[in-house]
Amino acid sequence: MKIETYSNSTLLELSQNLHPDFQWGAATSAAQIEGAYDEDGKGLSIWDSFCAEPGRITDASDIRVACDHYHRYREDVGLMQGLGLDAYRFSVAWARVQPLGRGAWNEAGFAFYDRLLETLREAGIRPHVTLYHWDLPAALQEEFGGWESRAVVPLFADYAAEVARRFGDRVASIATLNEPWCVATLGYEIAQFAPGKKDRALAMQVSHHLMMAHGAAVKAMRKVTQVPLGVVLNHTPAFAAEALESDRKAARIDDGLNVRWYMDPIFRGQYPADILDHLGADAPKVEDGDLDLIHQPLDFLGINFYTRSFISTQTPPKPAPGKQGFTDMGWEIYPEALTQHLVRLSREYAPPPIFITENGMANADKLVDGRVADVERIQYVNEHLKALARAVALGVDVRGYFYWSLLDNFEWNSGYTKRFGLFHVNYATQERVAKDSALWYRDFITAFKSRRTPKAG
Ligand code: IFM
Repeated sequence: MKIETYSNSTLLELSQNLHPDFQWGAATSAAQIEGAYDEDGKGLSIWDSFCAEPGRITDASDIRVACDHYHRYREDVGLMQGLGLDAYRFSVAWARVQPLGRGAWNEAGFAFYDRLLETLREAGIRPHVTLYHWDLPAALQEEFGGWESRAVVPLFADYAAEVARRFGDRVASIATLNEPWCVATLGYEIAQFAPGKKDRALAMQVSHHLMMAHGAAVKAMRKVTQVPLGVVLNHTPAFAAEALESDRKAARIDDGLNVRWYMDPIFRGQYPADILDHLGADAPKVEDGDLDLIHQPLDFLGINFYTRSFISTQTPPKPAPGKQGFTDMGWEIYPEALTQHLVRLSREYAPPPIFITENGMANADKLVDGRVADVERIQYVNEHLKALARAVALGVDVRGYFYWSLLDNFEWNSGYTKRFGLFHVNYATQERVAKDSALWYRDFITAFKSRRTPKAG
């Protein structure tokens, strides 16, 4: 079936402006798709423990089987190949390759990623690896309190160096962390994610340790690999709801906590002063040398973009207008924020090349007669690609776009109730069905490649 709802103007803008080596991809993470939670020597992660706590996951599900990708990776790489993807972003489960998070390596765990990398190589798909996508080995949580402790920083660096030593020459990039804001804020301040704590001071200390772990990992990996290294941050740009001083100030704080709290130490070696003031006694304890460690030169910056924050200080708060609708997560669709935000990042931070490492939507998809007519998702992606093209035309150096996600999967505390995938997954049979958006993305990539004007020389 050919679906030609993409706009020719988007294609034209993209094919004229994008970098010659621009990569089209899709992303996943280990805990969300692999399953095989204790197979071949794998250790448990904090998400296994979190799922076991009653009331934590909307549908009381867990990650023991998930999409069974551990056993179906060949089929899944075949799906990527069918879409014509250039690149695939996935994460390594730390506890699969080092069950206790320190000490012995699990060769059977590394062998799985060896097989995956070989299958991707045969399919001509470039692997982009993330080292930490939220699945801390449970043993480190039990022993040290996980990211609450500085002790985890060197352990993460050891793990990173081992992955880089083994796989560095076979992957296109390695990112240290995925979305440290989520780990710290959702995991430690509002208890939505593992390990489910509610303590802002702890959350900020965790964010500091995560960034130290990022810096230490980059330093350790540089010694063993030449592969491009970076970090993946989730940015949700804040907009004041109304032209009120209170909304404007609150939006600035929201931006500080989500964007600048991570960008400033990583790219400037300092925390934003207004946010330190705002946090007061909840600001993290920072020791001499910590900020130098965090401030490592990077080869790329991964940005995960889904929506914006609409900040209102009124009671009740003014709701986001949602002129382009809301996703099944309740997130406002607001693609123009992507253009503005990328331009801002590039002006304020002069970052290394950017990858959109995640962008996508959860949708109330229905599989009817073997088809998922997810026109909303097609529109979402089309609009975000337009926004991306505008940012590139304004001079932002973007090198790739990864749709989140390749497959419907375990959406953390929402369990299997939210579907983000290009492929519908029937969790009872593990059957994958290409949604209309997958076919659209395939046709879009093909059309993009055929229109691309060959560069002289
Ligand atoms: O599913 C998550 C992913 O693990 C991290 N970024 C956001 C996605 C959608 O919520």
